[in-house]
Amino acid sequence: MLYAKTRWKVGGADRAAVDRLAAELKLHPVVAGMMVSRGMTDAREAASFFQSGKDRFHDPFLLDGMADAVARIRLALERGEKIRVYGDYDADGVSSTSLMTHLFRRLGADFDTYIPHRVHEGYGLNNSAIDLAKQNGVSLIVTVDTGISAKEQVAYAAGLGIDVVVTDHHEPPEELPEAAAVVNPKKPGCPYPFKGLAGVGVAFKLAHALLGELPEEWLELAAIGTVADLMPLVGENRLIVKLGIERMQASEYAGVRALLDVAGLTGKDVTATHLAFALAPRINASGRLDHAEDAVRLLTTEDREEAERIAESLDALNKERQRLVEETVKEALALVAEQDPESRDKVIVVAAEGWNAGVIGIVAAKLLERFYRPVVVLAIDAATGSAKGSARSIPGYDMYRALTHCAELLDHYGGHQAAAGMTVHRDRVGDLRAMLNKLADEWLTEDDMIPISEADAEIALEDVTVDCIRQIESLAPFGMGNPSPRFVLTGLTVRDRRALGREGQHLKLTLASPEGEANAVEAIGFGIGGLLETIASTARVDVLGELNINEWNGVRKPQIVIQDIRVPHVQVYDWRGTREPVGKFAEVASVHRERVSGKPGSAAMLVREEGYAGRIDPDAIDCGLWAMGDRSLIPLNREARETDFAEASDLLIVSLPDRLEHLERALAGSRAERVYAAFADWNRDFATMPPRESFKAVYQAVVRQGSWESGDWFFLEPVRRKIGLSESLTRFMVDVFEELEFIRKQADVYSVTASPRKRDLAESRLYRARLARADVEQLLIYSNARQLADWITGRLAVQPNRMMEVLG
Ligand SMILES: [Mn+2]
Repeated sequence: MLYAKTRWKVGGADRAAVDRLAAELKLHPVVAGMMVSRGMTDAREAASFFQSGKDRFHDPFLLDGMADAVARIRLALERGEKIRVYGDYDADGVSSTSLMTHLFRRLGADFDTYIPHRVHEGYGLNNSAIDLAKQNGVSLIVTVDTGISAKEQVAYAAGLGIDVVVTDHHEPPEELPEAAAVVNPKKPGCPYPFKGLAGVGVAFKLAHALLGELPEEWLELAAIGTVADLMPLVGENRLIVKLGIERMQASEYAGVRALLDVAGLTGKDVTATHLAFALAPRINASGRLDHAEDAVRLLTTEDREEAERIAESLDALNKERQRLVEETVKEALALVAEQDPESRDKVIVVAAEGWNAGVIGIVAAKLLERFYRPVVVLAIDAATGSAKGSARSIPGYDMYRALTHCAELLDHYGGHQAAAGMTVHRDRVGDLRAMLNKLADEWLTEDDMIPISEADAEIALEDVTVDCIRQIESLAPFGMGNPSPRFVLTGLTVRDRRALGREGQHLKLTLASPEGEANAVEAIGFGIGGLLETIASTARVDVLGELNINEWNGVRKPQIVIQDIRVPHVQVYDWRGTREPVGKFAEVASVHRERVSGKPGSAAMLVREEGYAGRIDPDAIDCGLWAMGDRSLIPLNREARETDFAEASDLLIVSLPDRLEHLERALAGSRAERVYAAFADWNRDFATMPPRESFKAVYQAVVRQGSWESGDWFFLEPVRRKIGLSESLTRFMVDVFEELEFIRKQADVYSVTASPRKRDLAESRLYRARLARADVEQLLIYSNARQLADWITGRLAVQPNRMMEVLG
């Protein structure tokens, strides 16, 4: 058994629908299955997923209010009115504002841009910004990525003689602003067929409408904001991002080129992941720690040197942001350890002075990743005692609902199931922690606390081909709403396994299907090299992961990138010939125990009754030590006396038993999930049985000697050398003679019996015991790993299927 780190959820697809889609679109069944499990059962809809022509974009005038917006802006252009673009400081807002800048430049408008300061002004339209616009002679404000909730501010502007065109994508409130035009696909009654546009997506549609043609050159900007704002990469968004990324390979913007360069992506194939994790954080850093205007300048300048200068300063800000996050995470971890040393809290709530409110959301997300629990991180303002908090949650715990239960404690709160924000006085943080944890006790089950890995389907190893993977990749870009395809493969044999990397931190497996000799596939698990010894050579492993194509020296081979791995059966580790099995056992068993949160297993070791002395100090090991006695197991240390042998999840067999029955009895009383077979005290002499001629030769030497003192064995040397026996085997023969009364020992003197009774060697108990050990040796030493594993597994007590408990 090797437990998975996560709960696996494998999507299902209706077989008939898959077959139909595969046939109609000539798709690999795996790809057809993926599409069906993602809800694309209709062949036409599915086919459109592969078509990314520019003609696939919807008519921008399908957006309710678009005609009014276009008319009002055209009027402003004709009259030469001063226009102000009002945006937002996040990456969506920045790309929207930049796109509008390019648009108004082309239209020859008299315009400028305005982005409120994150800390000093906060999100959205505000009256002092409108006052400023009035002072500057602005008569039309066009909002991007904001404005839908600004009913009051729009009315205030109207009072000052300023018209507002609102373009936004946020959820509209009950009452819309009375603006010159309101464009938002989520507006009630808006017939626009795709509701998931980002703020920059709406701005892109406005540009399309104003120009009367698709402004392809601005797809790059639209792609950045769409990915950064975590919009689902389906429908029109997927089109925007796919085409935008393609153009980005040779970007026409000095700013994008400079950003790719500082992110180390020049010359690489840009993916949606790069936008999310390399470009967006650098653009966001500007609004988080400084003013977002710099980022707008970066995306709108044509001056290469200016672009490089800003990209470098954003990169430095981003590094500063990362440093701040790391430092805050470190402090938060110390707080968690201090206030909850046994980590019993199901909801982590940490608060401190001096934390930057601009990064607490990222810190909360990092803590969630680490502990897989709901997290609230609060930055306390020392002067006012007010704490600003950011929360992240896991499925099963609705953070917004939880905060609603705590409403009396809070000054403000808002958000949804997975993420929320709040303001609370520092004196009430303790109550908040208690209340959130009380709710967690009611709402969260033990299973909820184990992370989930989702996979599209279970597939066969035969499906893992370059051809199939290419088809899967044609469904990119992957990201929000169109996740990277993951698959489960089960029951694979391990043909080879090794650790890679300087510290052996990565795991590389060569996996094959038990039936086929051909078709072995390599699998790589980053950061899980520590599992190397937990996978027995005889294991049948299940993996969950992504597929990709590994190109090396011009050869393209399919590869599985392992996200999680499990071995769902009892494992027998062939540790015969392993040096220091006791130390290694402690290490490997502890790696296993870390895999099962909340279900600690225990370990046990078995030795033969005699002969273990000197190898193991029973009091120096921290697990139970038992001897395989003739009649029963004999506890040899305190742990063994206090624990139940049957319950040990990990069992190390240190020595070779004297008789098979001894080991069989022990195994029958064990529910171990992992058995490590070391038989470390075996040596060549263990069960060698000298032939009868050798017994005869030694007996003749004994008879010739007549009598001798105990300890004086020198007379046996010539015969021992002549027939090539070890000293211990020679002594064994003498012991057999004594047992059969061919010789006698009195007061330390051996003498030959004058006329012994004729007896067969087999009458000797010693002789028979050695014969039995030959059986033991045959089975436990000379068997191959598979035979040994089958023998041991077949003798274990039937065990409860703990795997199923974990998997649910
Ligand atoms: Mn947005």
